[in-house]
Amino acid sequence: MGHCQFPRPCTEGSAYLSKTCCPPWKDGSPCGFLSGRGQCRNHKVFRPMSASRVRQFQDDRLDWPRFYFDSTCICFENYNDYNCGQCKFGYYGEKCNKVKTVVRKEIRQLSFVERQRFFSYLALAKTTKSADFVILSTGDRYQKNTYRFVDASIYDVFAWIHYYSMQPILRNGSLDSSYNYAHRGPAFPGWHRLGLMFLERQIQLLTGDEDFAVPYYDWRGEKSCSICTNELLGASNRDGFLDEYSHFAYWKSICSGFNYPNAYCQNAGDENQMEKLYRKPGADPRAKRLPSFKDVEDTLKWKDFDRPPYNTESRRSFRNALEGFLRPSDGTTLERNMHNLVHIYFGGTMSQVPISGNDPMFILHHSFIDKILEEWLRRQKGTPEDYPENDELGQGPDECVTPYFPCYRNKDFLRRSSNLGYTYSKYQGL
Ligand code: KOJ
Ligand code: ZN
Repeated sequence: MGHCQFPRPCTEGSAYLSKTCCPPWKDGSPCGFLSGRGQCRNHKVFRPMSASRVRQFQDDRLDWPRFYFDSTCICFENYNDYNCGQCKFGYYGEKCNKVKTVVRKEIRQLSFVERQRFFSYLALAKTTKSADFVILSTGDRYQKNTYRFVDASIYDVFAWIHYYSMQPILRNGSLDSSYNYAHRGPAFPGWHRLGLMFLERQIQLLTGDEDFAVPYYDWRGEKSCSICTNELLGASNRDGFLDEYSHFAYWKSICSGFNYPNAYCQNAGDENQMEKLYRKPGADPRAKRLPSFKDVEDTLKWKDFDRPPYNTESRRSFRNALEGFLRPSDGTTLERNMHNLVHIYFGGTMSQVPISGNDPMFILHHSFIDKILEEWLRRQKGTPEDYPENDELGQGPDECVTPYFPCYRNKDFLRRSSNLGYTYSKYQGL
């Protein structure tokens, strides 16, 4: 499966105009209907937003994916993807009836060959145009006739998804950054879980390596960033740019540079306007340290997945402690810690929410955050029912994770990762 905005065939011609994203599978029928793979269905199956909210907010991502498509594929059995042409996560084979679980490991525990494979796959993903997806670019988000769907590499599609989901939302005429589809609420852990699953699957399809799993970086108690070497994630030079002999020295950040809030990634495709990756580990006075072992243990002790008001001010909330707006030990002091502290610790590209996904450090950091979520789910016997009703836009339990395709519901990621096709080496066989 692949699936995120925007499937290339759904941005072209009559599909786009008729708001129908039900591309044919290889049997020629929409959603592989004639082969029993899926069906094109009207999206009114999802609960619409209240009229008062529709008046208050103006945004193309609201009520995902209704602004773009009324009809999308619903896939049967273990089939999945925008045209039901792939398998659900954790399944493979022509009939998608074989089960697999890939294993994520700590980057320093990879063998030399596994590590080189990881860096080669990333280089390939950064330079291979996505066959399945295009990204949205516009100088004016409020004029649909200015939207351009442009080519991007597989890695850049991943970075773009993160960018797109966190842009501010127009509310009563002004842009409001407190609302966000990927952060600042209960969707945060699951949203990033799906993001990594998406990239992992894209790399498996690209390389034919069905066993590929993203590694993680266990930063607990690190005195400095021990993986910031040229053999691993790259050392920084005096200006913060990655050392010329490191793997990502010549990577540029999509949607970086000239960026204004009423636009979406308006310089997509123009390398000259994009900045190089940079990091200054430990240089920001607000984050001179990485979180400790105790910070992680304290985070895990909060039994409620999330609590009112379900935003950055939630107290005694596992989600808010993990995301890092809360001091994990007392559960009441609002401070930058955990996930947020790590982003700020690295500085540069990693510390800017719109472009942080461009730095592969993001993958390693977020897979460790995901491992902590997995530990919590095991200790607390967490289920989708722990995902609360709430008022954050796009973050309701039954709302679709924005901007993925087809619809994945936010609550569906509160289940053990082995149900989603991967595990962590610690839990192998458990
Ligand atoms: C980058 C991010 C994020 C948080 C920060 C720092 O992607 O989620 O930087 O607050
Ligand atoms: Zn994020």
